[in-house]
Amino acid sequence: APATIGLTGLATMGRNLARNIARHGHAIAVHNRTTERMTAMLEEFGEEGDFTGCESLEELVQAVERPRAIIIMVKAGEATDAVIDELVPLLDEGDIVVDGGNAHFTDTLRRQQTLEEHGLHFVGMGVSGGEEGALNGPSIMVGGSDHAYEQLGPVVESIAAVVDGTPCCAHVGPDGAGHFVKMVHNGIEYADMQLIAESYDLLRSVAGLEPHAIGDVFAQWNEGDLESFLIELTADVLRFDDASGQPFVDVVRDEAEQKGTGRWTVQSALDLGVPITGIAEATFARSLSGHTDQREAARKVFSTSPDEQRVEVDRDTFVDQVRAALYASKVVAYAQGFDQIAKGAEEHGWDIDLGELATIWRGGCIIRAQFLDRIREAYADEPDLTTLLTTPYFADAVKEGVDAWREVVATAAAGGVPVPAFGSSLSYFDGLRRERLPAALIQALRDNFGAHTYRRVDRDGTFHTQWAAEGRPEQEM
Ligand code: 2AM
Repeated sequence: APATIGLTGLATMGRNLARNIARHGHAIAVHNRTTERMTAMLEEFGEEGDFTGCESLEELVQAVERPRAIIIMVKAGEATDAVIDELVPLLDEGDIVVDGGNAHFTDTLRRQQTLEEHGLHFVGMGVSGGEEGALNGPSIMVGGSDHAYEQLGPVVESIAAVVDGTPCCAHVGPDGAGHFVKMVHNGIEYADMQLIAESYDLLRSVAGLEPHAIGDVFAQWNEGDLESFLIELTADVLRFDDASGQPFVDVVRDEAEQKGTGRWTVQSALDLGVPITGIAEATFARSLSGHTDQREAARKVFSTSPDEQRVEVDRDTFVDQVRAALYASKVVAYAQGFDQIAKGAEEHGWDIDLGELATIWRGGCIIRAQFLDRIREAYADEPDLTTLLTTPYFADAVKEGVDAWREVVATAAAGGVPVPAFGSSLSYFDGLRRERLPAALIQALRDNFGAHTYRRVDRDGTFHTQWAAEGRPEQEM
């Protein structure tokens, strides 16, 4: 019998996704450019389900029932285009090409256009949760036509993670919507990890706790409203010792790498004009860590002995303050990420259900957390809310934590501990709630040096002041 679905690209993610699909009873045809990868996979896992091994894309296309759905799981970028170019002439009208890689959403928009011209459907499918998620249940964000989702939906919903009986899979919107949302999701993951890293640094450098003890603190935090996959994982990692006997975290070089989705998120946010300071600072913090020459130069000139900059804190109080700062900063980072998705949706004409996103991120993906249930509830109460920050639950949490948050940021500054994400989140919060911002001065300067005009507090209209003229009269523009 023909296969229900086809998949090409059997590196770890593709292989695991194919096995997940097969394990859920769907007959799947599999292919890889280098045939050995395909044969090796079938040798090892062929018993897990109904696989058809294909040695060429022609064979793959022939093996799948029509209208066909073919998932591409190759490296994002040129490789994806190469496979699409090869695949398109082999397909028939109405077939569906699914890109399950980490594509940039603008590439997905472009590919969707091209395939539509060929009478084909193109789906950009964001798959979150890494290798483990791909095999055992990822969070899946699908962008594509309703028609394409009708066919693809049952398969992908069956392989997704499940939370409270709901599959972590959604038809987010058309064309690039799935990959856009996946991108911001990754950006939020950057912010989450940076906030965790800053918390660890403070507990170690200011509170003087050792990695194991900090691991215990995180394990304790994981019992409360911070409960999440990443907090739990942090507890495990901090309590793990390297074979050399040292704490694992101490043998790892302190240069964070990135594959680019954080950078894409920030680039998109700049285009959309959405201040996602948490994600941006997290991305820049990774980049700072990699500038080893500059770090060495700065250390030589500016280093102080730890004693010189020691700040005294009450350990238990401080641990609790850091927890509050982490929670408040996390609320800010998520509020910003959801703002970006709302703005992106508006810009591209996508009707994205933000509450549904929070729902499908509760399982399968790296940012899965109890917290997302609160976000889901906030959008259920108020689908068009202005900012997550002011919804009752989060507003209360922030009000409760704000003193501790300030204390932590002030202590970090006094102790010379970098807290870009904590600090910028607090500034964002203060910026939003401030009665008057110094933006007024910026507008005045712009009007002076560049005649950029300004608006007034006391009447409507656009004005320019004749700065050089006698009496400096203003002119309505
Ligand atoms: P390979 O096993 O033949 O290298 C991750 O690199 C996956 O993408 C692998 O399955 C790899 O196939 C595939 N891949 C990378 N570049 C490709 C290309 N230009 N065409 C087809 N598959 C490609």
